This record gives sequence, structure tokens and C-alpha cells, in this order.
Amino acid sequence: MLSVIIISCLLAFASGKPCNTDGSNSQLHLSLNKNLLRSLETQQGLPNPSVHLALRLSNTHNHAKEGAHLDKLKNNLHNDIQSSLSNSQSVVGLMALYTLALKSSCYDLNTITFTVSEKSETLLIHLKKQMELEKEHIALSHRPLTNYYQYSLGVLALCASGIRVNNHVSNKLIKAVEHDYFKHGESESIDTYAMAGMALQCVKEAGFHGQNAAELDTALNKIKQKLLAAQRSDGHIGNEFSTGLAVQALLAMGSQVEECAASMEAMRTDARNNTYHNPMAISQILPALHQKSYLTVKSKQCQNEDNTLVLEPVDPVVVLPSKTKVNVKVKVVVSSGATALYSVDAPVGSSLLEVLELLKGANVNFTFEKESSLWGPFLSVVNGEQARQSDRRYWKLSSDGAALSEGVNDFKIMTAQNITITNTSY
Ligand code: B12
Repeated sequence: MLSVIIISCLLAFASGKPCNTDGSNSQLHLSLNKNLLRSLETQQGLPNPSVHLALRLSNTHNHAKEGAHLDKLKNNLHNDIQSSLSNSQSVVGLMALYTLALKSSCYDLNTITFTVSEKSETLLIHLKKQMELEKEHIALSHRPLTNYYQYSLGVLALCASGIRVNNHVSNKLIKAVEHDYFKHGESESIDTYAMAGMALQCVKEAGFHGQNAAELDTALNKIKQKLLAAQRSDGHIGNEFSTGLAVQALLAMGSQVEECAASMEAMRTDARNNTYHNPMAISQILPALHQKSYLTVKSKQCQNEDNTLVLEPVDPVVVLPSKTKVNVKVKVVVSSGATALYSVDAPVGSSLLEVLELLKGANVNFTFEKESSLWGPFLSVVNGEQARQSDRRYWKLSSDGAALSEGVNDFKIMTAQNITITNTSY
């Protein structure tokens, strides 16, 4: 038996596939694929272009459901982007994801238009203009209007759609790599290095960067080294949620699948432990598990696709609040440094959002507001004080001194703890 396993591993290795003796990996990937498809039915708010992209990069498909979702993107998401453009808000990341989602469905991008000041222009022209505004903002203040993750998404979406990326635009990304500008709060943003890696690899392969080829290569090498250096002993690159994008980037930049085997296994272990319950998280890891990257959208063909992905009906699960309660202390630190302390007993398994709602209803002078995003509710206002992207501030979440790796809706309270919510600049 052992020799059969070893031989099948060697064969898998030789064919470039990670060792998989019993097909359990494919079963796991299929179940993630189904969870992602199922998320289309329960999703609230805007249709998610990142989820669409991941479904389209999968090996198995449900054409009816993917087609219906594409229609929703073209209506609801389109209208949302249109109103942001009309209000001069920068939406480069969302536009880029919309572009990649349409491209992954082989949709003719030239038929998608937006109207601003009574002038109708295509999505790609608008994206190009948005990138120019971002670039000018970097030239003035060393920061994009949004962030370098979205700036990279913009470069990738234009490049993968066959649009020549202005050298000045890609140079700004190269310089940002050179100067270590990619931060997430106080730490390095592995997600941003990964997205920049895919974007610059696309630029390199398209031959758009004639004059500065050496600088482009230096930046790509640096990104690769950053990603490899961020690999932990358990295989994760950065954390559980950046590993998918990091593996995508390494594959796009020419790493062999076997070199990423430990990171892929780490993600599979996370998936078995139900770490990836947020559809956004699945959408970033699933392409990597399928050994694909967002860059593969560039050459995506949609003929002769599989159409076998079916969803079995699932019994609705009603989760009753636990009778056991734990004490949660919540400390709020506003921008002046003043603090306020609250305490509440919450059922075990409550989300942090539910805990904050309990506090809000308890008449203890605690209030909060949230904004919706692709990752779910983002805490934006606490006790009347706003922490805004335009002021480079956010409400940072920590538990017992350690920064949370999930947001208010996903983080579950299992034990008594001290939560700190700090108005932080970045
Ligand atoms: C940039 C960024 C930030 C910036 C956003 C502002 C800015 N400069 O634009 C800042 C530094 C404020 C930030 C904060 C946080 N972030 Co953040 N962020 C990102 C990053 C790198 C890119 C997001 C983006 O622009 N997406 C593209 C656009 C098109 O999508 P979008 O949904 O419209 O983008 C908005 C939201 O994503 C929102 N946002 C950013 N982070 C988070 C986190 C959560 C949980 C939510 C609900 C929303 C949200 O800000 C974006 C810009 O407006 C992602 C990386 C990734 N893999 O996605 C991490 C990422 C989403 N963040 C993460 C986390 C954990 C946080 C924090 C909870 C950290 C903390 N301990 O406080 C806080 C959010 C707290 C809160 N107030 O609710 C995790 C989420 C993992 C998860 N399972 O939920 C990610 C995946 C990074 C990682 N690998 O760990 N983030």
C-alpha cells in the first residue's frame, strides 16, 4: 500500500500536481466552490465581483447561476459605480474587480459604458482616467487616493484587458515596491505585495515597459522575496487571509506548484477548520487552490466549459444563542487619546458586532455605525467619532492586545476577553 502511495505521489509531482492520494483535495476544492456558488443566494447588498471572478476561474461551473450573477453585476454593481463616478468618488478597486469579473465571463468590455457630465465612455476609458487621478495623487502626496492594493488591481485589470498601461502609472507602483510603501495598519501588507506582483508580471509579459525593464525586474524580484520571507513555518504567507493571494502571485510570477505546496496545504487545513466562511475569503483562496491566478483572466477562453456544478438543497440551520455567557470588556480609545470602558455579558459564540449591538442597546452612552464593503460591515463611527479613509484613519480592532484578523461580523467571542477599539492613523 505504502509503495502505491509513494508512486502516485511521485507521478503527481512529475506532472506538476501537488501530492493527492485519495482525491480528498478535489473534494475539498469542490465543496469550497459550492459554498461560493451558494453565497450568491444569501449575499446581501451589492453583487460581489470578486466572488464572480473566483467562480469563473474554477474548474466546475453552473452556467445558469453564473450567468444570472453576471446580469446582476451589470445592473446593480454597474449602477453603484455609475453613481460613485457621478459624485467624483474614487472607485478604482471596484471598477477593476468589475472589469476582471466581466473579462472572466468573456464579456465584451467595449459594450460597457458609464456617463459622466453627459459624456458616455467605456469602462476601460474610465478605469484609465481613474488611474491617472490616482497617479497624480501619488505624485503629490506619495499615496494613492484609495490604496496601493486598489492601485495594483487597476493596473492588473487594464493590463489583463489588453490596454497599454501608461509607464508613469506602472512606475509609481515600482517605486512603491522599492520604498516599502505597502502597509496594512502598522504591518506590511502581504495582500498588496501579492496584487502588485500580479499587476507588474502582467505589465512585464505584455512588453509594455520597454525603457524601465531592469527596474521592473528588480521590483518583481523584491516582491517574490517579500512573499517568500513572509512564509511562516506552518505554510501561511502573511496570515490565513493573505496566503491565497500570495500563492496566486507566486504562481503568476513563475513559481512551480510544488514550491507552493506547503501554503496550499495550510489553506486546505484552514478550510477544513471553517476559517473561510466569508465568501470574500473563499474568492481569494480558491483560484490559488485551482493553481490559477487573476492574471490567467487575460487568456481566459469560455468555450467547452464544464457545466456540472449543482447545489444540493441544504436544511436551514437555526443557531440558537448559547445560554452560557462570557464577559466582554470593550475599551474605546478616541483620537484625542481619551478612553471609555464598557462591560457586557454576551452569549458564547456571539459576533463582535452582536456584542457592540448589545452595548448600544444598554443605554451606556455607547454608539457605533458601520459601512458595507465586500468583506462585510466595516466599523466607521464609534461614539460619534468617524475614522475615515480620507483622513487616513480607521477604527483598529484588538483583543487582549492582539490585532484581530477578522472584522466585527466574522470575529466570534468564545471566551471572556478585553476588546479594544482604537481610532488609529495610518
Ligand atoms: C486597504 C485595507 C485596509 C485599510 C482600508 C482603508 C484604505 N486604506 O483604503 C485599513 C487599514 C483601514 C484596513 C482596516 C482593517 N482591515 Co483591512 N485590508 C485592506 C486590504 C489590503 C485591501 C482592501 C481593498 O481596498 N479592497 C479592494 C476594494 C475594491 O474592496 P472593498 O471591499 O470595497 O474595500 C474596502 C473594504 O475592504 C474595507 N476594508 C478593509 N479592510 C477591511 C476589513 C474588514 C473585516 C472589513 C469588513 C472591511 C475592510 O476597506 C476597503 C477600502 O474602502 C485588504 C486585503 C484583501 N485581501 O482584501 C485587507 C483586509 C480586508 N483587512 C483585513 C482586516 C483584518 C482589517 C481590520 C479588521 C484590522 C484590524 N485589526 O483592525 C481593519 C478593519 C476594522 C474595522 N474598522 O472594521 C483582513 C480581513 C480578513 C477577514 N477575514 O476579515 C484583510 C483581508 C487583510 C488580511 N490578509 O488580513 N484594511
